[in-house]
Amino acid sequence: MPNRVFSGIQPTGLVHIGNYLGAIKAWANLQHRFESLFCIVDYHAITVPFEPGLMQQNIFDAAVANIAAGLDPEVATIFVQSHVPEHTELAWILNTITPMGRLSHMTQFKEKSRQISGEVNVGLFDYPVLQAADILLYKADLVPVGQDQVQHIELTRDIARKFNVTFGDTFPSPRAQLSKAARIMALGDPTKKMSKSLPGSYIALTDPPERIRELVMRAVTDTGPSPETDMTPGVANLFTMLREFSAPDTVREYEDAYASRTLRYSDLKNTLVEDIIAALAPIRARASELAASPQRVHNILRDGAEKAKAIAQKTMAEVKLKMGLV
Ligand code: AQP
Repeated sequence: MPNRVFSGIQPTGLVHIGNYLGAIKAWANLQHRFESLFCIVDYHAITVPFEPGLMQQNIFDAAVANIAAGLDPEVATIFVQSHVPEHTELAWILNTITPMGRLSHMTQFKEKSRQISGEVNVGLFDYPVLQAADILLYKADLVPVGQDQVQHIELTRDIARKFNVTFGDTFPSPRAQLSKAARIMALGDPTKKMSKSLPGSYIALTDPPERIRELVMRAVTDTGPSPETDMTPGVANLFTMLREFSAPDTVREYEDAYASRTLRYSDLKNTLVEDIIAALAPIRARASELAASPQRVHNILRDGAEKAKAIAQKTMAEVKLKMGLV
């Protein structure tokens, strides 16, 4: 039985329905069962090119979207990574017991470094160690993440084990809780995942109805259901979203229409638009209410950082003592 849950989201742009279905919904559920910490990981976000002038707004928007989508600051600890300096302090220590070879095999590092046009920085290479520090700092034993993060959680477990063997038992062995939701793909290119940093790929939780309509109507499909070929990725993505946002009867109706080749994608898209708009309406309303009281949001993040710091400082004191650093 886990005691503590930790997960994070990068302030790299507007929080979208992929983040919501793949992560935030599960977090909102877990927060009522376990002590939970949710972190806006700004130090992770600076490992790829970013706009300093937008960072504060992105952090604020991430907090607003997560709270509006169901994270409850009365129940969970919601905070910003850079407000708790112990994250980088522990990351430095963990660097000293992490083999370089392991980091160079990380899939996310290889993918992200391919996408960067200029030089790849050390921070991107070291990203998984900072993530390990995020988790171990709170001695979290459950980390709800997407499939793409499993490799990083395995590394975190190995780092924890190495620390425990070398310096004495300190960290629990965290395990990944994989999201059951299907991955939502980019609307403009359904071979890529929906991403904050891929403009036109995502529906933000705070997008107005007209924008949602525009994005869904523009989503890539094909010329129509065909008996010879499998469902194309764009159409499969529309069905994935339909299963998440529409009633089971509606889903069945469209699946039958697809199977009998009578489906018109414009009808499917119109239904999807209406159901996404309806599902996001309360989130959007809560988000605009929160955005109108920035001080309230800042207070939530300040209180969250204080609560997180109390745990983090205790762990660091223990780590330093075991390593002879005091
Ligand atoms: N398309 C997606 N479908 C389902 N789940 C998704 N997640 C992200 N995209 C999808 C889940 O959201 C959580 C937070 O993600 P993150 O901000 O840490 O980074 P990410 O996975 O890299 O998200 P983005 O939107 O693609 O951001 P950028 O563009 O900055 O890389 C994670 O649990 C993730 O699984």
